[in-house]
Amino acid sequence: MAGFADPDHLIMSVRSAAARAGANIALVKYWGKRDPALNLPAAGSISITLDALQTQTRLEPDPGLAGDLLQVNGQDLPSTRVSQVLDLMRALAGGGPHFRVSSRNNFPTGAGLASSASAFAALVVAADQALGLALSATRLSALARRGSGSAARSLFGGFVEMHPGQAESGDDAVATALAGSEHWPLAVVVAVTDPGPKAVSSTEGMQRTMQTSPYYPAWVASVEQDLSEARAAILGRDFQRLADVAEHSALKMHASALAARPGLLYWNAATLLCMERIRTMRAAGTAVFFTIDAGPQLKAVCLPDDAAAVAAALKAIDGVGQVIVSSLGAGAEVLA
Ligand code: 2P0
Repeated sequence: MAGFADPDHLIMSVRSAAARAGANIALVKYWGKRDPALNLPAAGSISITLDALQTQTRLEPDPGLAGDLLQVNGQDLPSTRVSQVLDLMRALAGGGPHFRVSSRNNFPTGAGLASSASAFAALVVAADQALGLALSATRLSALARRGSGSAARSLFGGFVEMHPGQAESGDDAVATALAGSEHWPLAVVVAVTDPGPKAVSSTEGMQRTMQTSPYYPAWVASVEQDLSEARAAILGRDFQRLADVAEHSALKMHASALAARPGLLYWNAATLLCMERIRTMRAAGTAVFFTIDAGPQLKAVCLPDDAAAVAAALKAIDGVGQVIVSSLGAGAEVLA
């Protein structure tokens, strides 16, 4: 044990590691923080983890580096937020080298498709393995949250609930598994209406909403009721009830953002056409609802048997490019 605190020993024992994580889509939205520094959410949220939208991240330790290096889809990017999370994990390990971090998304990055969620979930799982920490998924969820609030949810598969917690440290602001994907195998159809990066990041959009929207306090006060309805709908596999609360949560989140100054308008014309189409299909008897995040893409949630028809209907809309169909997926995991 004498050599355990020896920095050379620590560096020698750190290895390369890789992990994968799926993006997640919130059905009860997270929009606002109780502590921006620790990235603690103001309220809870409920999400589903997707199978088809994945990030794979590889970490290579390199004791010769003066700082962590980050590549996303082969492009060099600033590593500030990644390094902040890695610093927390190196501290837990009693030290450790810098890493070459290379991350790949199989879907458009930074366009409201939750790429930061899958990215930080994959990062903490890979770093846990590289540093030999063997932390629980709950502790990894708290670490992923420091990178991106929604990332805390991608540690788990299926249906997931994020808890705002009460502790000042944020240790209880973690996600937990609500039900596995086998409990209710829903399908998600993502209609990409603009593959480019969004104009206002979620972090900035939330900040502006918190500071200037008169509807923000009402939004936060109403989330608890939505969470209990969504929880009951999921556990009872009540599609109509889930559709009702999920569309309500998405539209209410956007209403609070629209009322910020200047107003945050994440939709484009195709987003609105998609919303109308989904509502028309539901009125005609298809079990389907929509949700929209901080970008113009529309996500339709439906039963697997209807996914092809929903995808075809969205694909036919003017302004819709790629359409991605996904089932629910597993939580983040180490890759061999
Ligand atoms: C969600 N979104 O619940 C909500 C709905 C976007 C709209 O979580 O500031 O990138 O890094 O914690 O996690 C996106 O926000 O924000 C998000 P930060 P994050 O999925």
